[in-house]
Amino acid sequence: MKTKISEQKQVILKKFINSGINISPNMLECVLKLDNPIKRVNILIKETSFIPSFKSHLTETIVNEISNEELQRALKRALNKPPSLPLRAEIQSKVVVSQNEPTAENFKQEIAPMKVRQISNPSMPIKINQVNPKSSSAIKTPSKKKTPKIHESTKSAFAFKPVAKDYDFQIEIISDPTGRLYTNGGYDDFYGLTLDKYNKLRNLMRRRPEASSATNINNIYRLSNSVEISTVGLVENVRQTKKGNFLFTIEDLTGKISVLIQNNSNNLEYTNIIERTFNDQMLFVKGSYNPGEGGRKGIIFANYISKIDIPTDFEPNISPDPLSIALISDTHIGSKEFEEELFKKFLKFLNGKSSNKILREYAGKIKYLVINGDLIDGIGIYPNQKEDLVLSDIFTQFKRASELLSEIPDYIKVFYVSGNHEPVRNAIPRPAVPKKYCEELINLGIKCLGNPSLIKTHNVSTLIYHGESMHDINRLIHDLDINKPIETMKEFLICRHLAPIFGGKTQLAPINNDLLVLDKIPDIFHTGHVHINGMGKYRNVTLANSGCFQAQTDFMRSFGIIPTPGIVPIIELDSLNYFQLDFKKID
Ligand code: D5M
Ligand code: FE
Ligand code: ZN
Repeated sequence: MKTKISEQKQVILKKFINSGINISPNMLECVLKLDNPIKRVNILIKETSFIPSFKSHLTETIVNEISNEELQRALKRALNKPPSLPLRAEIQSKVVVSQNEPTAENFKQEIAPMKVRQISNPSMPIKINQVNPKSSSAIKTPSKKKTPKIHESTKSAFAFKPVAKDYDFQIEIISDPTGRLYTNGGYDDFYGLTLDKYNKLRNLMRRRPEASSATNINNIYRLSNSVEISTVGLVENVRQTKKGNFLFTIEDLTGKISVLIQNNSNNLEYTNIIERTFNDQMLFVKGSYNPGEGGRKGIIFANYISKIDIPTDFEPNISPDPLSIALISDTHIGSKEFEEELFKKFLKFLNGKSSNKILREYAGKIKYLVINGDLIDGIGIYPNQKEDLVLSDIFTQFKRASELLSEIPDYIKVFYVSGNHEPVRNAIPRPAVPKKYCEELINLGIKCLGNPSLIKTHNVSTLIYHGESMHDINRLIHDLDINKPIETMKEFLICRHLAPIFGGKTQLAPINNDLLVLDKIPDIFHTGHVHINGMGKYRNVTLANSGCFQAQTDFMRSFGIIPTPGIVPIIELDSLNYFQLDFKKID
């Protein structure tokens, strides 16, 4: 029995030492008195890492700060003191604003303090002081780490040993429109664009098993009897009849036909789809064809409708390595509303200078950072913008941006996609910012990309699209608005196009290759532009809108937009678990 206790004591002591925690003999006895002390010690280490006042000495005062009620009670019993102190769950909710949809299961987890997203390996936090075992293929990146300049080092008991530094970059640019945007400048290019869109979307639709037997529209017109048929095509002119049924036309390369779908309880699923459908989306329609009589054209009475969508069994790729990607956008450097202090807090976090151990652990895993457009405020982008600028020329704005971004540790690869404030043409697809503006960024190793771009980092693909067309979609779908960017993003995936509306506010470039069709399903889909953050999942695709680092401008006020600056989505590439850090609430 005695040996068992002393063995346990050693294991426990080792765990504390490995975690950089000092414990007095008295406290150690107290921990040993707990049921299952080894398991409890893991919880204790994790719990204490959330306590801002914890300076690596486990004391009675610290015990009072523990949020896990059961553990706190047990420790107090061991210390012979009555349990009476408040819970500290607030500490966690202060830092992490949202995670993978919380489930009852999450909250039941003994180990996971309330509101902290689950870590796949519960023992991970105690490894924070240890160098992560390198995978055999991983080669250490050259160590040319800069000294962080903007923040004094917090007197942390823990050295920052970022796991991400132990891995080489694994990057593939799957698609980038830069250099592929040639146009002849004529109307023919728009025709070519529409034709290409049609062909690509039709091919995607025909991969749905139900759509493989779809008939061309001219063949349907040849039928003289009422018969069951199916077809695919681009939708036009969706409207509701006096009786509330939905009527629209669908067009392929051979013709155009009217379709009616009755608004009754049998068709609820399909009327929901059609209520969210607008011109130029690809639809599959099945129903009974009714040949016209007396010179009237035939019509399809639909009993089934679908969009291309993402297969329900879509399995995203994950990274074999424990790394993360952080997503930001819309910093608007140069604007007087740029939230520089918040942005510096983010940089401080990336440099492992957070006082919270879990935050340092999160930071240490970040291997990739995406800046999804509007890095700088630009000039002449909106009326009276001059009044909002503190840096009124684009070169000074980029210079300031380089100064700030030079603080990012160089084992993190940064991708920078052009938004509508960058000095490139407004129509999408949009090329990368030319070198003449951002040479300093390029010299920092930042990869400039066009909008939209698809990248692969450590096996996981991320679609980066600034999000210009989100307003157009929100206007046309009754239950969408700027405050719910994730819902809008789902619509892009469902129709498999990033700017499905032609003739809206979004300017589309006349090129004969439609680069906005989502022919590849991304594992992560990232937008910005609306300045309102959000995260979610759709059929296993991880969705994030990265909000902004800019406070409300008069221009936004005129639209009634209330931005959410300083909230950064982070996605773990090895699990696709996600969370957001709110730098307004982090010191
Ligand atoms: O966009 C700044 C904010 O203004 C952001 O919340 C989107 C919104 N915005 C931009 N353009 C439009 C249009 N056309 N309609 C409605 N709201 C809009 P930024 O791209 O940073 O200037
Ligand atoms: Fe913006
Ligand atoms: Zn924008």
